[in-house]
Amino acid sequence: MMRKLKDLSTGEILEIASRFQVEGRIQTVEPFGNGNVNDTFLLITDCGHPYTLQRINHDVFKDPISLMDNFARVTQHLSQKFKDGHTSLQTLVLVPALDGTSYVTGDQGNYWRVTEYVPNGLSLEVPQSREHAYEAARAFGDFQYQLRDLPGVALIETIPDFHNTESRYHAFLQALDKDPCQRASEAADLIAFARENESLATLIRYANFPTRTVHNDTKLNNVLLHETTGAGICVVDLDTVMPGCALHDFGDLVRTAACSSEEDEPDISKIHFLPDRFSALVEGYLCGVCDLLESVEVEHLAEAPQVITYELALRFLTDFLLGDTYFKVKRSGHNFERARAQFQLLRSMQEHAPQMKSTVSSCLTAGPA
Ligand code: GN1
Ligand code: MG
Repeated sequence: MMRKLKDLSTGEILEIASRFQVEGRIQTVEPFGNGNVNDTFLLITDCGHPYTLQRINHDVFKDPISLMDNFARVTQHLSQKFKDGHTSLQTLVLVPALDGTSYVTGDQGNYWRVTEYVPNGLSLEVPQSREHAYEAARAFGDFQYQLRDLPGVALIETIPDFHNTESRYHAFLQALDKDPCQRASEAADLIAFARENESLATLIRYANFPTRTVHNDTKLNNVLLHETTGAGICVVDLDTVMPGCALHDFGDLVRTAACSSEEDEPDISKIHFLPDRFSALVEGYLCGVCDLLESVEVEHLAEAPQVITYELALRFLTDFLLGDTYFKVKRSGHNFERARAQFQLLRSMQEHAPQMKSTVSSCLTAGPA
C-alpha cells in the first residue's frame, strides 16, 4: 500500500512534484518543518538535488495567486540585492512549473509551489545562544531594510488586518459570546487575563506608524542560521510578506527568541522572558534595519513584544474556543496550552517592562556594534 503523508499518498505528492522543473527524478518525499498553517515536504531527486514542496492552505490564504505574485516580486528583489552585494542574506528561489508559472493547482483547489532547498540552514524553536538571537534579529532587520525600495505598487494584502490586534480582540469576544464548543468555562482564567489586558489591543495601531513592506511572521524558526557559524543566511516563510508595521516583526521575533520555552510549553513554570536574549535582539535588529526606523517606531520597540504576545495568545484562545479550526493541533487542548503559554510569557514580559525600556535606550545610545 502507498504510504500516506498528511492526507495525501506519496503518489499524489510525486505527481504534483513532477509538474515542476526539478533536476532529475524525485526519489524521496518526507514531511518537513513545523509550520502551523501550510504543509511542507522535502523532495530529493536521484541526482541528490533537494527541494522544498509546499501546499498553501487556502482556508487561511484566500487568494493564493496574489500570494504567489507577492512571493515572486519579493524574492526577485532580494536576490538582486544579494547579487549586487547589498546584503549577505540569500533569499528563497522559486522553481517554476513546467508551464513556467510559479505554482501548480491540484485537487480540491490546492495550490502548490517548489523552492530550492537552502543548504546548511538551522531552523530553531528557541535560540541556543545570544549570538543566535543577534543573528536572527539582524536578518529580519535586514529583510525590512532591503525591501524599503521594492519597486512598483504595494504588495497585495494576502490576509487583511493580520496584525490588527484590536480586531483580534473583537474576534475573541465574538468567539466567547458564541462559545460553540462550550469550552469557555475551562479557560476562565485565561479569558479574565485577556480582558484585563485589553489596553494592549490598541497600543500599536497600523495608522500611527509608517507602512512598510514587512515579513509579518518573524518567528525564530522562520529564519535560517548557518549550522556551523550561526550566521543568519536566509529569511523563509514569505506568505505573509505584505504592507504592515515594522514593530510587529520585531515584537514577534522577541516573543519566540527571548523566551525560555517553545510557544506551546505545557508547563508554565518553565516559561520566562530572557532579558539577555532581548538585548541581543535589539542590537541585532537595529544593526539590520540601518537607518530605516523613524522615532515613533523606535519609541515603541520595548512595548511591541507585549502587544504581539498578547495578540498570539488571543488568536490561540479564540481558536480553542472555536474548536481548533485555524491552527494545526497535535493534541487535544493544544491551542489552550499555546494560549496559556503566551499569557505566561506576557506576564513575565510585564515584570521586565522597565528593564526592556532601558535596554532599548542603552542600545540606541551605544550606537552600531
Ligand atoms: C502560523 O505556520 P506558521 O507557524 O509559520 C501563523 C502565524 C503565527 C504562528 C504561530 C498565516 O505561522 O501568524 O504567529 O503560526 N501564520 C498565519 O506559531 O496565520
Ligand atoms: Mg507562516
